[in-house]
Amino acid sequence: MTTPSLRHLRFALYGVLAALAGTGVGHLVAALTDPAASPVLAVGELVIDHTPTPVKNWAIAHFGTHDKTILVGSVLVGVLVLAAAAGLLARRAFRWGAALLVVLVAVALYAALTRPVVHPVDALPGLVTLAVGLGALAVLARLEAGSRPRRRSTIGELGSSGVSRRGVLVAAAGVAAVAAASGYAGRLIARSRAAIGAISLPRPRSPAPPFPRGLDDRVQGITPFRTPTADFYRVDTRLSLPIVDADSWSLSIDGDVRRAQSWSFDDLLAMPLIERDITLTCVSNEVGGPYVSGARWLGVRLTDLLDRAGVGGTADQILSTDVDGMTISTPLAPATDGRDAMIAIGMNGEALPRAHGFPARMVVPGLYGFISACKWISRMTLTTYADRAAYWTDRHWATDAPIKIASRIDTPNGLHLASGRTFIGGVAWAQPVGVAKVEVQIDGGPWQQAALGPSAGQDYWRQWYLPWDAKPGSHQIASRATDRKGNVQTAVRATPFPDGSSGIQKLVVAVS
Ligand SMILES: Nc1nc2c(c(=O)[nH]1)N[C@H]1C(S)=C(S)[C@@H](COP(=O)(O)O)O[C@H]1N2
Ligand SMILES: [Mo]
Repeated sequence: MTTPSLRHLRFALYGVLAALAGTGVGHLVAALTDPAASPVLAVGELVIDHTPTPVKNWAIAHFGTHDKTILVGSVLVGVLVLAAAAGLLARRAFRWGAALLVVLVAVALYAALTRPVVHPVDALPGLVTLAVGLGALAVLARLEAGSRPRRRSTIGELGSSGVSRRGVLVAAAGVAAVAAASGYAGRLIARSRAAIGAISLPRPRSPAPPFPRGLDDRVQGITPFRTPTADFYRVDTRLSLPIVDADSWSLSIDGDVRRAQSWSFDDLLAMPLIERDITLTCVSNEVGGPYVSGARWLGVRLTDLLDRAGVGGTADQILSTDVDGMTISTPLAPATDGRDAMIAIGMNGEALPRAHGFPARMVVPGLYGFISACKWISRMTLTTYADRAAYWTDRHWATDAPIKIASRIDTPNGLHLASGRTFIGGVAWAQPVGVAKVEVQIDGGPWQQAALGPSAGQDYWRQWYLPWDAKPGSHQIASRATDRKGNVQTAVRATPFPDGSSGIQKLVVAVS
């Protein structure tokens, strides 16, 4: 006879397998309908939306862009622990285990059906998850109950009554295979549905000047002057990217306007396009942090669209809504003060990648992304802050958040360095005014002026470097930028919340 503890373990495993099979098949169904309605992703996004801001900031600071992987991982681990408990309960009485599974799936259903934009079909992945999970647990529990371990009798015959132990094992393996195969198929399908077909972008009416050659080859370790699209930082609340069909997508303007408008993707392509080099920055970026990147954007001037609608006299914000109901508010005044704000449809010569807002997003130079850069945008409502609040406004982030003057040291980037002639180098930004000067301070000495790389306009970051003869010992390096109006990067430290970090980055290197 097997010991009771092993039997417990087997039931716990059945619970886990049943849950995996359920979520696997649920994930597959979601891939065919709406990937965001997948039970695991829906719960993950529910958790994101209800995580208190300080915890969220802590997670971003500690896990960086891995914060989502860690979140989904934790949700999964939590679910599996509960599923194991459901298995153990099922050992006592199947209905108790089943009841726990029902509760688990109910949470997922709640998560899927309380997202901002919901279709009835979004209930399907959860219901399928429940059916498969319950079915798998029932089969395994029943087989287990009827099974007897195979025992050799003294004369070498197999003595068995009911189902063999091997039968249960085969069934368990089958359930595991269903879980793995369906989960994998779901991934493949979601990915293939997400592929963006060939889109040829028109030439801009107002092209950007030729992009200058940066310092990339000359200063080892410096950030590339233009961020390769694949390396462009990504920040959003999503766990799965929306799948948008450009042919049926549209962008509308409503609210405090004289003529509500709606444009198709082709309508936008047919309008006069501008092309600009603009550096995007996230409000969550810490001093010296990675959430800043530069790209060449192609799009329709925001004011061209607003003018066609005719903005009324009361609006003070543009409340943008994305295809899934996420909202981002943009202060109307800076967005329309003559800077190159646009609804972008192209990035670095290609259609926007899905991670960066396909088919269209807002870009406003000089404002942090959370109040200016709505991705997957589908609607702009002219309204007031008094009347409507966007996602981050509800979470007490600032509504006015100009990007603060900043500089970042890219190199040296290790804690140790060999002595000798080298460079201190990095990037600095001061959108929409432009960087005029970067200075470097070594060991608290005088601020020394660094050499600047070429300029790609006032909305774009600037590379900089200072030759340095590194002598053995421990050294502290600091940098600060000054904009073209003479404003100097402040040394006053501020956290990202509520309107962006500030302070001077200080780096300590050991030279030997
Ligand atoms: N729809 C949508 N747009 C969004 C966000 C989001 O969560 N959802 N995040 C914003 C934030 S906080 C930033 S910093 C920028 C980042 O743009 P990127 O991911 O293309 O770098 O997108 C903005 N646009
Ligand atoms: Mo952001």
